[in-house]
Amino acid sequence: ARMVSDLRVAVDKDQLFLAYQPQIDLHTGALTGLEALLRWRREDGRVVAPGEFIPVAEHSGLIVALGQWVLQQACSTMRVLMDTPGAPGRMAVNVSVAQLRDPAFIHIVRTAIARAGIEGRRLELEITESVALLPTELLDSTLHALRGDGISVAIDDFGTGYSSLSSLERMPLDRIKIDRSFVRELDRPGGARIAELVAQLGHRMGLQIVAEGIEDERTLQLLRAMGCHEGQGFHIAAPMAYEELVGWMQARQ
Ligand code: G
Ligand code: G
Ligand code: MN
Ligand code: NA
Repeated sequence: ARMVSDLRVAVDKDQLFLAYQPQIDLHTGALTGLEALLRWRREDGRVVAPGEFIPVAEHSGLIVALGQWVLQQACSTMRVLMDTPGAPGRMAVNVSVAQLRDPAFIHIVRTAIARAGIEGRRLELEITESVALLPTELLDSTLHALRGDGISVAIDDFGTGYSSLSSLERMPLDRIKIDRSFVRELDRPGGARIAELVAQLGHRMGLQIVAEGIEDERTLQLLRAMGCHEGQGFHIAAPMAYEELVGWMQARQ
């Protein structure tokens, strides 16, 4: 309960910020996208990771307001970055089921894009398998409307949840993200199987494949050989605050 009220003031007190993790083309090394990851710097200076407070925000309904802030912030950062040499093509934002359930969600997304002055294709929404809990018509109509604006949709943490293959098949998607728990297994004997199966499934479905949690060069090469298009992870870059990201981009030019 204490956390909910702290979190409520966090927005007004400017305690939230986004960290951005680069996604690169595994074949060319080019920066293709960024994933925006929410952080909370508490009064005492401690930075709290989303794993600790997103569930609380989801439970209390606060996620809708937080998620709106994230969308606005991510879109306006994208707008600023577009004038920078070597800028990425898109910004990916994580979206909770509770946000998709909100009847105002499409409007919130469109407003964030319009206010920032970016094109829809600059934004990607990362959803998780738990969206399978939503009424099919709601999910379909929401994703179709947003994709009609050029916004892309990625399924995150794929293979870790409970959705069926048939619900995946039905969803209008652009990208599939291989969860880092499967990527981590790559260097163990027989450990490549699930990552490879997810990549094959993605290929069959005509989706772009992004691997996350790449922590070394060998893993990157294995994923590239499996036909993964893009990747992110500590080996490439950790999530960075805006100023650090700009320095990182400059250093790569
Ligand atoms: O950055 P970190 O590894 O701590 O992120 C942990 C989890 O929190 C990730 O799985 C990510 O999907 C989720 N997350 C990060 N930022 C956001 C956000 O803005 N909204 C939602 N709904 N989830 C987020
Ligand atoms: O669930 P989601 O994929 O949205 O979560 C992204 C989270 O993964 C972020 O919190 C980020 O800090 C973390 N992360 C990013 N790269 C790596 C990595 O190479 N290894 C590990 N263990 N975590 C990572
Ligand atoms: Mn994600
Ligand atoms: Na993930």
